[in-house]
Amino acid sequence: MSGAELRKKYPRFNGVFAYPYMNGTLHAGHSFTASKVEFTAGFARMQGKRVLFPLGFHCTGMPIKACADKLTEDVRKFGKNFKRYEAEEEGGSKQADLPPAPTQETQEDVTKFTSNKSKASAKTVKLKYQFQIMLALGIPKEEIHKFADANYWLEYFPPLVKRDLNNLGARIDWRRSVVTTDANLYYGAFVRWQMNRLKELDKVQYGVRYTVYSPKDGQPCMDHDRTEGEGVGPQDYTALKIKVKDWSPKAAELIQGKIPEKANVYFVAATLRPETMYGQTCCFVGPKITYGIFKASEGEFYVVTKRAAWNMAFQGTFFNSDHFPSKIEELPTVVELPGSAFVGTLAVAPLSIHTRGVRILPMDSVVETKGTGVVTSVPSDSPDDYATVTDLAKKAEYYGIKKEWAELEIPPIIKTPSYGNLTAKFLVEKMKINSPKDTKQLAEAKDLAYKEGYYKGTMLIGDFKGQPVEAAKPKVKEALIKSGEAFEYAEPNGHVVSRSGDECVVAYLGQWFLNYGENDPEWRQQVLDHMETDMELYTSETRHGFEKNLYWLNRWACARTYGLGSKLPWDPKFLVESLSDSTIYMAYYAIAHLLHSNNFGTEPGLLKIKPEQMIDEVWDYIYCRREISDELIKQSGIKKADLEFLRREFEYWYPLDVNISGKDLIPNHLTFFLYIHVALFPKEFWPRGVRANGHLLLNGEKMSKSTGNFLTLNDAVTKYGADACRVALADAGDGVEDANFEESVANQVILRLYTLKEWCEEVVKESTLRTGESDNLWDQLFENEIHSLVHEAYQHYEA
Ligand code: ANZ
Repeated sequence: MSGAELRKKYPRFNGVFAYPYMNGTLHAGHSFTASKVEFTAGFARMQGKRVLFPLGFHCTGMPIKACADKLTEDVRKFGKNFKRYEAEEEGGSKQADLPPAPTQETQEDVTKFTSNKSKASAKTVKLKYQFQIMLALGIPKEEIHKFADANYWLEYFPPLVKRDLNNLGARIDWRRSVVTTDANLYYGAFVRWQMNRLKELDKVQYGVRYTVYSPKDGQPCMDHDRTEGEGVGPQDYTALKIKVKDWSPKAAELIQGKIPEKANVYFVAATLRPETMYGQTCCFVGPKITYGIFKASEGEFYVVTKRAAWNMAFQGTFFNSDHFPSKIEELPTVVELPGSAFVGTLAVAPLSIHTRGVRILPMDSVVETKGTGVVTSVPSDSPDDYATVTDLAKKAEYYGIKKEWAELEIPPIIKTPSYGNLTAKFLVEKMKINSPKDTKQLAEAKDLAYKEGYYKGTMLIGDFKGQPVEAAKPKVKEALIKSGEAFEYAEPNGHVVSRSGDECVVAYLGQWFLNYGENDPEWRQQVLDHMETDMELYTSETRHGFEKNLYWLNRWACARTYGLGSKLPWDPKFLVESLSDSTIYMAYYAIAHLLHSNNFGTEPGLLKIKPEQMIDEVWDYIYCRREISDELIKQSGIKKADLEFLRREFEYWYPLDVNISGKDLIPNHLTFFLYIHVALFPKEFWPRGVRANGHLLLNGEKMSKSTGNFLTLNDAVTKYGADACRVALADAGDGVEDANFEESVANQVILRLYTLKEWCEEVVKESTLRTGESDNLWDQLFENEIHSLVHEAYQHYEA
C-alpha cells in the first residue's frame, strides 16, 4: 500500500506549534498558540482520526550561552551563592533591589489578582546581574550557579514545560520529544544530513556579503539574536570621496598639526544616486553634528561621523577582515570637530561640472544616524537639496556664508517625461514648498522624484548620456569605484541591538548562507506556487504576509561561531544557526520515538538504532529521496524491516497538516519552513497548512515582564485550573489580529463550570424523571437539538 493509500485508509491529523526556546518556561502567549493545536487535535480525535501532536525543545542559538556566560562571571564575582553581592555593593541597601522570593506567587490566594502588586514591585527592581534575573524567573538561589553551564538549561526547562502543558491537559505525544543541538546526537545527525543535502543542491553557498553584525559578539546578528531591529538589513550606499582643496579658517585652525601636510582629506558622502553626481553644487554637513577625521591610510583621511567610521571598520576601510576591532576606541580617530567648523571649506566633488570645487555648507536636516552624515547636494534632482540651497542663498548672512557659495549653476542631469529636466526644481515649485523645514512635503517630493527618475529618466550628461537611469546608475557607480573616487559603504537600515546589548553595524563578511530569494528564482517560485495552490492559510493576511516576505527575503546567513548548535558538517568551526536548524523538524517527530526515548537520545528508542548508524543515506531513504538497497543495509547496519518501518512512519504522518505560530514568525521561521521542505522532500510531503495567530494581550494590555502584566502557563493553570484556562484561551480570539486572554473570563468560567456540575449532579439525583425507550416527540426534539449543536460545533472547529 502506498503512503497516500495508507493515509486515506486510516485518516490522521498531524499538527505542531513552533518548538519553544529553552531559556524559560512557557507564558500565556506560548499557551495560546499551543491551544490552537490542542483544540484542533482534540477535534480530529473526535472525528475518529489518528492524531499526532508532538513537541520538541529548541536550544540552538546565542541567548542560553550568553546568559550562562554572564552567570559564570557573576559566580566568579560574588561566589557560588552570590553572598559577596551584598558585601560588595556598598551600603547593604542592595538587598532591597532583589526581586521578591519566587515562591510567593504560587502561595497566593488564587482568586485574588496579583498583577498590580507585581507591577509595582517590578518597576522598582533593576535587574543588573544575570543571577538576579534567574531569581526573578523563580529559580532558587542555591541552584542558580548550575545555570552557568549552558547544558544545564537543557536539562532544567524541558521537564517544566512538559509539566505545565500536561497540567493544561494538552494531548502531546511526549515520546517524540528532543532537545536540539549536538546534545542529542540523533538530532545532530538529522541536521548534518539536511545541511549536506542543501549544499549539494546549491541551496547553501559561501560568499562575501554585507551582513548585520555585532562587534561585541564578533559574529553576524540575525533577527533572533536581536532585542531591537527585527527585519532590519544592510543598506548599500556609494561613498563618494570629495577631496578638500582649501579648509575653512576654523577647520584649518582645529586640525593644525594633526594631519600631515601632503595627505589628502576627503568628505565622504553616502549617496543612493551616484548617477546624479554630475550635478553636485555643494556638500552638506549638519552644523551641530560631531564629525571625526579618521586615518584610512598613510596619505588618506576621511571626514565622517563616528558611527559611519565604526561601520566602515568592518568593511575593509580601516582594518583587514581578519582583524576586526572589538572596541570603538580602536578607530584611528585623528580629531573630532563640529560640522559648523567645516562650513566654507572648498572641496572637489568627482564628476561635478563644477571642477574648481564646491563648498561645504550647513544643512539642519542632516540626520546624524544615517549614512556618513555628509550629504552631497544635487539640487537638480533632490528636492531637499533644492529647497536647502534656495534657503541658504536667501539667508546667506544668517547662515554665515557667502551668497555665491549657494548659487552655483544647477545643470540638468536627467530628463523625465513628467517633470522635465530639473525634476527637483519642478516639484518644489509645483508643490509650493517654501522651506527646508516642510519635511512632510519634501519626503513626498523625494519619493516622486526618485521613482520618476529611476523608472523613466534618461541621462543628459556624462559617459552614459542617452541611456536610461536604471541602466546608467550601476555603471556610474562602478566607474567611480574603479577610479578610486568612491567605495561601497553599507549600514543597517535601522537601529539594531543584539541580545548582548551591542549596537550592531554592517560587516563585509565571508560566510555560509542559505540562498533564499532572488538569487534562486526557481526555488522561490516553487514555494510561491505551492503556497498559492496547495495550502490552507486561514486568513488573507497570512497569505499576503508570505507573498510579501517571499518577494523581500534574501540570502540568509546560516552559520555562527558563538552559541549552542549542531556543527556545520563541512566546516565544523561553525554551528548551524537557530532559524536554520529548525525548518523541517516536524519530519523528525515522525520517527523520533523509534530512535530514542529521552530528550538527549541517551536511551535507545523502539528500534535500538545508534546515532552513528543514522548516516545521510538512511535519512534519504526515510524521507523518500532514495530507495532501499543491500548497500544501505550494510553501510548503516540497520535491519531492512527497521528501515522500512521508519519510512512507513514518515509516509503516514507526513505531510504536516498544520504549523501554528505567532504571526511574527511569518517573515522568518515559517518562510524557511516552506523553502526547506520544498527543497528536500518530494512534493507529496510538502506542508498543507500554516495558521498564524495575532499577539496575545493579557487583560487587554500588552504582555510584558517589565510592567508585570505577565502570566506564565504555570501561573494560569495554578490559578484557574485546566478547564477554565482552556475556555479562556479558546475565548481569546481566532484571527491574525491581537487576541486577548481575560483573567475575568477564566474566573467566570470557574463559577459557570461549578454551577454546571451542581446542576448535572442534581438532575442525576432527580428520581421523578421518566425512564425507558426514547420514542416520543420530546426525545426526537432533544436528539435533533443535539445533532444541530454537533453540526454547529463542527462548523466552528473547521473555520
Ligand atoms: C545624492 C542625491 C541626489 C541624493 C539625488 C538623493 C537624490 P533615503 O532614500 O531617504 O535613504 N542623505 C544621505 N545621508 C543623509 C543624512 N544623514 N541625512 C539626510 N540626508 C541624507 O535618502 C538617501 C539620500 O539622502 C542620499 O542620496 C543622500 O542624498 C541623502 F537626486 O545623494 B542623495
